[in-house]
Amino acid sequence: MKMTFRWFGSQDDSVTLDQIKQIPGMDGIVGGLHDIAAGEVWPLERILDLKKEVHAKGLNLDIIESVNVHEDIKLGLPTRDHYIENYQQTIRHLAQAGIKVICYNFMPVFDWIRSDLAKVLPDGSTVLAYEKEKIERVDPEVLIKNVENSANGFSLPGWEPERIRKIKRAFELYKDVTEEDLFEHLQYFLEKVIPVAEEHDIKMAIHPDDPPWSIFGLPRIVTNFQNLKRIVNLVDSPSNGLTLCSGSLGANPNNDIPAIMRYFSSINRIPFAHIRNVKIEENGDFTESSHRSSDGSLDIYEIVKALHDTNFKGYVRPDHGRMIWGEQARPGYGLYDRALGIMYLLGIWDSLEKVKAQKNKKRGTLYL
Ligand SMILES: [Mn+2]
Repeated sequence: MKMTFRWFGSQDDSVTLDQIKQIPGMDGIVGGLHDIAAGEVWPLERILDLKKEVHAKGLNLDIIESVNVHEDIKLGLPTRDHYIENYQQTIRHLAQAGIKVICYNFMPVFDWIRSDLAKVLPDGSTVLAYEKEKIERVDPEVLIKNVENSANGFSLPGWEPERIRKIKRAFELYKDVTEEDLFEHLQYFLEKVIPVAEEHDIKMAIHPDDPPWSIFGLPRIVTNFQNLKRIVNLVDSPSNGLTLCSGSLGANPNNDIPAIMRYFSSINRIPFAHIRNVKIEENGDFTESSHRSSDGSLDIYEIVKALHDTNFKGYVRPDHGRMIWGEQARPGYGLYDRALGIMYLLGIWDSLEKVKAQKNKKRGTLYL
């Protein structure tokens, strides 16, 4: 398991590479070029500059999150071929810069959705939260305004202004798109990009929908075990993988996250895992809690153990963290609580390693 940390670049992050480097166990950065619109080719020079900056601090840049998929591809419009060609070219450029994993998602119109970016917990920390009733009665355009106004001045990944401006038209276009259509459009996309990724030794890693259910009547398919299985089989290649995100899938209590982790890790389809906890209420609302198992609804120990038992060699990052100790940062992406989360994950991992080593030693003694 290689531990990583998402970073938005020196111009757009409150956290510095120097700070990240001091977190024990850091392998590298999960980076991106967040100003490039979906569908455009990422210039090789820009990728190399980012890599140079990260390497200068002794950190790796093996993962990109995310190369966004143009809406026309998700909609299956005739214009998609042009955007798919651009995506293929971006894959080639990323490979030239030594990137190993590309995270992406296939969510129509919206990326992740929350009703609150700074819900206050009893201990005074603030977290991202989701109240079903609030989401169900809010006008999507009001939701966008709310998100913009409470992001502490940062742009949020997946909520880029260029994307959101086209929202009305997007709703129109999705009116008759079913989940089956979306599967077909994903298959069309994967059939074109996976061979390019495979040729360049890059793993494509689709991120689950967050939350994993339909919102505002829009179709969503990256939501549960069955659908994930179907997706990795759409194109059967080691390059067609998952960014298995415990918190996104885990917002639906019917998703057995340790079992899902175990299955896809054992068939080598998790190049990248996001691990965080989430506390689900009886009515289906949820808040993002600290990583500790007892603070949320997910058993983080069992999730890490599922990866450990299956000899996981991929990348992990703590997903979001709470805002604690008065930190001002992009919601979910502060330094302190994500660093605490990393120490919890590494603590579990190291304990499992120790137990394994002791077992092997005992076994060795028996055979002497
Ligand atoms: Mn995630």
